[in-house]
Amino acid sequence: MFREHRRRLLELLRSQEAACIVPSGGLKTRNADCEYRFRPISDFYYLTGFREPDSILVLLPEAAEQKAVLFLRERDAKAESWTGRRLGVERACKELGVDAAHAIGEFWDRLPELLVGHQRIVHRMGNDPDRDRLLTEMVSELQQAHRKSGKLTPTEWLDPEASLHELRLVKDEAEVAEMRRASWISAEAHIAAMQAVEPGRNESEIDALLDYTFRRNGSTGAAYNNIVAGGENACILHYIENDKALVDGELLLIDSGCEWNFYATDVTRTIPVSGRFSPEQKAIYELVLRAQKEAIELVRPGNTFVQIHDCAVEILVLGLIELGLLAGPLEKELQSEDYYRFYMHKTGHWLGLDVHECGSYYHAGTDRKFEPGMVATVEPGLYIAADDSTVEARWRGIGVRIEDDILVTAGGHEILSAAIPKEVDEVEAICQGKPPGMKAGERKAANEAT
Ligand SMILES: [Mn+2]
Repeated sequence: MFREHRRRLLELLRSQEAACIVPSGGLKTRNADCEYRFRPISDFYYLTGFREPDSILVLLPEAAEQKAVLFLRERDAKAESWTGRRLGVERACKELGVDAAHAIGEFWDRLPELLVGHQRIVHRMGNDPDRDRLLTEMVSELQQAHRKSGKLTPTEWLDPEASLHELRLVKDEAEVAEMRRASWISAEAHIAAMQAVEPGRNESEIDALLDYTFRRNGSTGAAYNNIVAGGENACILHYIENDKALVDGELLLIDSGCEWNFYATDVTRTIPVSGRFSPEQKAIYELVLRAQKEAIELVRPGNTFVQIHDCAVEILVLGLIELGLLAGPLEKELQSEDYYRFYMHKTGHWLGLDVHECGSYYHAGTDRKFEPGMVATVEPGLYIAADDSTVEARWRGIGVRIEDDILVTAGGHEILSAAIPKEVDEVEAICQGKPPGMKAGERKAANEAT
């Protein structure tokens, strides 16, 4: 898969006469001597499958033979006994299929000559100011050195958006398989959370259960900080404190997805803590669910996120008018955008190695059209602030979002997260302790069969 990704990118780079420099990222200090668990930058992982920090891949379409050159940490018995095993330079070519491998310490010495013969360099600026400065200095020195040699040296920087990120946006079959596996594990976690929810438990217990279910199934962990938001906490869109008690009669919003080999899922379910929706909660929930299903129906080649969003907004606003939460009529409400109080975010985003996957939302001067292989989230919601005195008290503090991951296919779409229940009666049954339609083993077998 990674070799194929490099091959495709090299083809694009050749048409741009560009070399490409892709770093893995390095360790980040959390506090004192502790570091955050390392996770490679997605661009780097996409092209190498390599998980070690302090590595840089250089792709050189104009090179005679060594078109994929990896710089990485050298073997070091003493360091490895403290901080873990390293692949090392000697094994890199065989293990990763790159054409050449060198110690990361040789990067700045070797890079200039590698770049000769390329007119442009694809590199994302802004992530590491020190490296950006060294790169630009190195390039001007290289230009100077070759001013009279007649050899081509780089004169222009390109962002990866037009090449690498275009490739990442459209998933191949091997990538879809990774996302299916991630979706299955996320389903296990959401179902486990539904089974565990109970008044008096803490959001932190559900948070921990999600992480536990991810990791015990071999996931590389949560794709983003879990949002486990009881009651009115659901109205804080990126609530991650996850430390309040779950209250009888309230809802619990869980926005949580795992990574499988760093491929992300992003799923939200909103469930009743006591196992039963109140009439007001159910009204809001069913409205959001209807908006989500109608919006998902529009995910097919040729359609756009704008259509998805407009569809969801119209259904939500109509429903809010019916429920007496907006005055109406529809046209006036859409124009005044008063609904922003209840629905203030967009309805979806790209998904892949990053939760907010790369790839432009505008393309060739217009809204990006869906193509087979793209993966998008569809996630409408409604959030009624606890202190919103313009609505009756019975509605206040209700926050609902429902989110699924949708693969665009030639004939329409496939809901990757379809195994996670979202119908009112299904969700209530599982929250009340009744067994889900499929047993865990059956869900695993179904996932492995796809
Ligand atoms: Mn999302």
